[in-house]
Amino acid sequence: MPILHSQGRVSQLPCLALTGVCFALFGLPTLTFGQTKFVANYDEAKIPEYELPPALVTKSGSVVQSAKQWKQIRRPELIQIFSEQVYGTAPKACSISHELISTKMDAVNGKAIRREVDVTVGEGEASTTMRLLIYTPKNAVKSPAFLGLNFQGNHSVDPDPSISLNQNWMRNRQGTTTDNKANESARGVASSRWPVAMMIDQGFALVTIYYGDIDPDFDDQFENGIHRALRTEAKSIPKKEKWGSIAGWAYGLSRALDYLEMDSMIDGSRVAVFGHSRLGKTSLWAGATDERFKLVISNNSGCGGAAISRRAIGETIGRINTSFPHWFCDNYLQYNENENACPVDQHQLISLIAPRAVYVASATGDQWADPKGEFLACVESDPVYRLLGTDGMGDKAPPQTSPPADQPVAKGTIGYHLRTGKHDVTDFDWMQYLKFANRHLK
Ligand code: GTR
Repeated sequence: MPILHSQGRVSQLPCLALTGVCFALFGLPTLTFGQTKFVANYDEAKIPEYELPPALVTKSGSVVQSAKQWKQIRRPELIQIFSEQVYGTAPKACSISHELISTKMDAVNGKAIRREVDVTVGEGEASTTMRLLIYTPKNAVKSPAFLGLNFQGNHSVDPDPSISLNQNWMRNRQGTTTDNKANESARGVASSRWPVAMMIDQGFALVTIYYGDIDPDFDDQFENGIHRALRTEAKSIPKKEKWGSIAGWAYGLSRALDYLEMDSMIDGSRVAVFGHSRLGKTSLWAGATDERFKLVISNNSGCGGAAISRRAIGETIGRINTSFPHWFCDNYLQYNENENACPVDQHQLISLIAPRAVYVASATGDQWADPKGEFLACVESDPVYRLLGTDGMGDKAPPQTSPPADQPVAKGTIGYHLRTGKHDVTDFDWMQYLKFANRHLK
């Protein structure tokens, strides 16, 4: 059922020219428009009037009534619209090559084997290489795995000094980077987000990659990284539809999966793709476009991720396109302050993962990402999951209201929780993902 809201719209994004960008915190620029700052709306009573585009009605107006119609008509239609209007169209899969860089037989207190494997995407001079950091449980054959991009380099995941220090361009962070390159103090700084021992103890492998190995996270008109590597392949894609960085990172995840399907210690048919924040938007798009991912986890992904854009609460399309013009394709700019004109919304992105398992997580202190909008997107994708023969969010029908904090709704094929705390990835989040993965990947 589409949700209709009748309250009047309160415009929050002034149409004045952008005159100043001041980066107050990493990744959280404060934008100044003329004299006025962007002020996010957090008031439910002030959300604009909207009607969600239906997941189960085709462009020609027919109601989708069977799994076959979904697979043959509606799913491809939605993939095409999201590609053309939101994330951009990526080139077809290209060839990869790989090389083992290092092996440590006694990682994680002797419980895991840790390897570094370089995967090169494309060929020749323009190719680009990403380094996979892989932990597999010792004595296991073909483990299920979590595959996730990281923000600060593989060396930030674990303090182990033998992990190579990434030397690609990195957003500056006080203390851990020098002139946009990681320094030695960056070792292990993100380890609280990657509880490797917890995963290994439960029989899962972890594969992680620095996202900047695939595409550096700044606006350069798509000249470097994966965009450069596949420039020829992307040539025929119309300009406004060219793939943004999120589509580039998602493409990299698919190429990493191409490699994992060949890895002797990992079961490529049981890989969960995971991501936080902008990388949670990425994991959703990777899961939507690549049906080999058996489970998709989006942690605090917000605008352009799991949150319904039409609610325009917290971060909006206009704001995200202004702060990060390189994340989406240029067609997406049309929907700045004009969400209702967008032919898709984010519940349809989650629907594209059906019938495979998906888990969306929010945090109470992350209103910028609109926790309620993330929850509603799960509820709205539930009918597609049920049409495809799964139990959706579980029980006979999806819950009517967001669950209280720290009480996951995760019995079904769509999992959701709202964690107490800030925009982050914590042990609580991973405990839920592991429980869910134990049910869906084993
Ligand atoms: C914020 C951005 C969010 C989220 C976050 C992150 O600045 O507004 O959409 O992606 O960055 O990725 O850390």
